[in-house]
Amino acid sequence: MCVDCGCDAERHDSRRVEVRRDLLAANDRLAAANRLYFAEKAILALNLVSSPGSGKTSILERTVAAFDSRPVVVIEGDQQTGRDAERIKAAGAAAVQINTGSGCHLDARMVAAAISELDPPAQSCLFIENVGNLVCPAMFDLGEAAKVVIISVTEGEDKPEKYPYMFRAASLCLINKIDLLPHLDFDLAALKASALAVNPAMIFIGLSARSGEGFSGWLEWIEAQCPVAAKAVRQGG
Ligand SMILES: Nc1nc2c(ncn2[C@@H]2O[C@H](COP(=O)(O)OP(=O)(O)OP(=O)(O)O)[C@@H](O)[C@H]2O)c(=O)[nH]1
Ligand SMILES: [Mg+2]
Repeated sequence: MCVDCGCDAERHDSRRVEVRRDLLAANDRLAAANRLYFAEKAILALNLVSSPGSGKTSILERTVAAFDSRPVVVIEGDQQTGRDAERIKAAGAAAVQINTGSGCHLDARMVAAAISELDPPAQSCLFIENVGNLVCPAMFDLGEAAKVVIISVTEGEDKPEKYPYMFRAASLCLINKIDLLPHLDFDLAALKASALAVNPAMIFIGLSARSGEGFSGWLEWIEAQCPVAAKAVRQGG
């Protein structure tokens, strides 16, 4: 069993299933408190999830530099090192690093602790970069308005059907590293079909954190989510 979150508990005994249910219920209560906090301060919180190395921090570095309609703050999640938070600070935004040790995901309690350290201003945009992992972060609500899943064009078109929980939980799919497309035989249409098979409401934006191509669509999408963040709380999630 994955000791940290019990993500494969169903394959084991019923006691483990019970422990996992309690764990997720406790997390959901804390996530609801985070969501209420975000609503009261009109903060848009987005949870960025992907496999390691797909470009989450690179996208955030460019986003921090380009998104000027609201203050931007970042929570960085990695098992070890403070490297990603340092990159974000160098790009110009306040950032807090969470190290999960052996843990495979961020949870709502960790995010609450980081929020009290960051104290994000009202009407800011809070990006949470989750631990690079396409499995466990799908199950843990952090109180965010939306999960954004990032896949880079070097990862293969079939990932959504192989990791359906993550692609089902996300509202937006950023397809990163499109500057590499001329060098690959990656099939964009096949990737979209794979994602739509598990989540028919999925929205896609292709971009490159390297060249900046596609960023205008991403920045517009963020802007359009701002009122949704406030509405999500009134509707209870
Ligand atoms: N060619 C190309 N390379 C990119 C792009 N975005 C990121 N990279 C490279 O991909 C590698 C990983 O980028 P990161 O931003 O660290 O990825 P990450 O998802 O934050 O990684 P973890 O935090 O370790 O999960 C780095 O070498 C980046 O320079 C892109 O759009 N095009
Ligand atoms: Mg990173």
